[in-house]
Amino acid sequence: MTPPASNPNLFAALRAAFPQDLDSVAVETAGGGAEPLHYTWRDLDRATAMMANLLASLKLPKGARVAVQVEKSVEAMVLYLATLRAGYVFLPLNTAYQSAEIEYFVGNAEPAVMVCTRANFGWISKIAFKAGTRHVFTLDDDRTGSLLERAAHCSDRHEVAPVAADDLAAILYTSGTTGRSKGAMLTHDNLLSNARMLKDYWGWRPGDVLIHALPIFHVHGLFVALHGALLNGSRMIWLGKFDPKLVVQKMPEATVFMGVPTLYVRMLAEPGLTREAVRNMRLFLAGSAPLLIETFNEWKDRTGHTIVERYGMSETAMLTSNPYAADARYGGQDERRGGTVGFPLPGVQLRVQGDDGTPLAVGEIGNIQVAGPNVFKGYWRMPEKTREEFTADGFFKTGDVGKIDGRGYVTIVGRSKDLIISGGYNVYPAEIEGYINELPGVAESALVGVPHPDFGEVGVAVVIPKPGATLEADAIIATLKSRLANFKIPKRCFVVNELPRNTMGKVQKNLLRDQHKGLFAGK
Ligand code: MCA
Ligand code: AMP
Repeated sequence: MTPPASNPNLFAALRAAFPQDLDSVAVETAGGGAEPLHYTWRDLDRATAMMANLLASLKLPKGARVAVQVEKSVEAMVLYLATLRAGYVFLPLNTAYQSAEIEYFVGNAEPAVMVCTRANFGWISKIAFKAGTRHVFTLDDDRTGSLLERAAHCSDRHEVAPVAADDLAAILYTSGTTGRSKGAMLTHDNLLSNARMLKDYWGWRPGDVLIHALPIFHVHGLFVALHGALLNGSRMIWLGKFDPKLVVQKMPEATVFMGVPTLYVRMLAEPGLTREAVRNMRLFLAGSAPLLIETFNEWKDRTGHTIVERYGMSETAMLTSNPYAADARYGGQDERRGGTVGFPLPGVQLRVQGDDGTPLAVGEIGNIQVAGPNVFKGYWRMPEKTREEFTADGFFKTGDVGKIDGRGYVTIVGRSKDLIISGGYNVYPAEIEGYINELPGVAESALVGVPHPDFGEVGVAVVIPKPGATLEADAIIATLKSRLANFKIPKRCFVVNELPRNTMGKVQKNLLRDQHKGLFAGK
């Protein structure tokens, strides 16, 4: 049954885009050593209805959060769609997060429902129940778990829950420009307006097939890739985990691929990546971290395809993109310029300002600020923080530093926020330094990002011992590993006697970065 077009629920729009032939394949799994599974559009409709009915049967209050930390699977995707369908708020959590991290997110978001793997049920349910969560389900990537057992008893017919365009669809935790993680509140309209615009801008067309190889707990995999395919009624080749060899093998069956730069770097190391392998591909998209010009050029030489680099944030979804095709709105320019993130997308206002709030001239470097229907509603239960991150005239301060050239192309030259982006994941130095500083014998520490051939950038820790204390770099790393998500662990740690400081006594991280920038060169 087609939901009423007047319901601004994002799921209603995605459902309305399902193809006429509901028995055609919507998702085909690949990898993980298992036989491929095929899910039809009818399967997705029924499975989301059953899970939405299960959520509805829990009689949750309006705006209830459904927090999810599970391995990537089609059922996990169904859970996201079912949460939208039932009108609740989806809260995805990186599978690498450990107990202290989960405790913070669950304590802050107070989800009504938590879904985790069976292996983590013991500790996660304890944290969740303590935070007042009433329902904890399990879901594993082999189609088992209490969530599916319970949903199996529910009806496969479900009327999409009515919502207002401004109601929350998801909360994504991110550190914004400073401080502890904050929940970015994204509405149905934020996500749907962005998805519709990208469908048009990137020329999604009948017959497109997407290789989906990204995790589904961040904007890139969960929104940009998934909404793109669903809103176009396109089949997805679904990998539980990125595997460069398998992606290259699957390319002849696909037309669209999206990845963070590390995925492109790893695919370039595959001898199978040839012009023949990409003969049916239409579009390669990259984002979440800077794409090195070397990778951009090498990809063009090897495959004949020019990657379309775009730029976005958890708080805003997509903001800019290089052109897919000539577009009159941008003077008909169709050049995909390496090293730039392209033009502000239709509907997005993007400006560059000086630190004192003055607008800057073409080519001048300053703070990137944005406005548009895609910009989030604010940080969850942090009205003060939200106010700080917006200008008086309603622009969101991205914390990115960049410039706009005479033709309108935006280039990101750095960040005013102290953030390391490693393989597309964000690492906040203040968080890691906080953990290191609490270790016995540590006086102080600094974490800096240095170039890395695979992850683009990685964290390196520099630690000062307390007078008389002896510290072992390896022991520090080992302790951090037991407490923090693996991608946040510094790749190297140095114990030294002092940190470089300016006259104000502030640690000069740029000097540390310079000192260690060659650590991983050529590795
Ligand atoms: C894994 N490791 C990492 C990272 N990933 N180290 C630093 N940075 C990383 N990103 C380390 C692990 O700690 C582990 O180290 C070792 O690598 C192997 O771990 P494994 O999980 O097996 O790694 P992998 O499967 O090879 O993962 C690499 C990956 C993954 C595929 C590049 O990081 C990934 O999927 N990245 C994509 C992230 C993403 O989707 N970002 C989008 C955010 P050890 O052995 O020492 O324990 S959305 C966003 O940014 C905005 C809005 C936007 O614009 O899109
Ligand atoms: P997140 O907090 O995960 O939403 O990460 C958003 C940040 O990723 C942005 O503020 C940028 O610093 C960075 N980012 C995303 N796409 C790009 C890109 N194409 N080039 C450079 N940085 C990017």
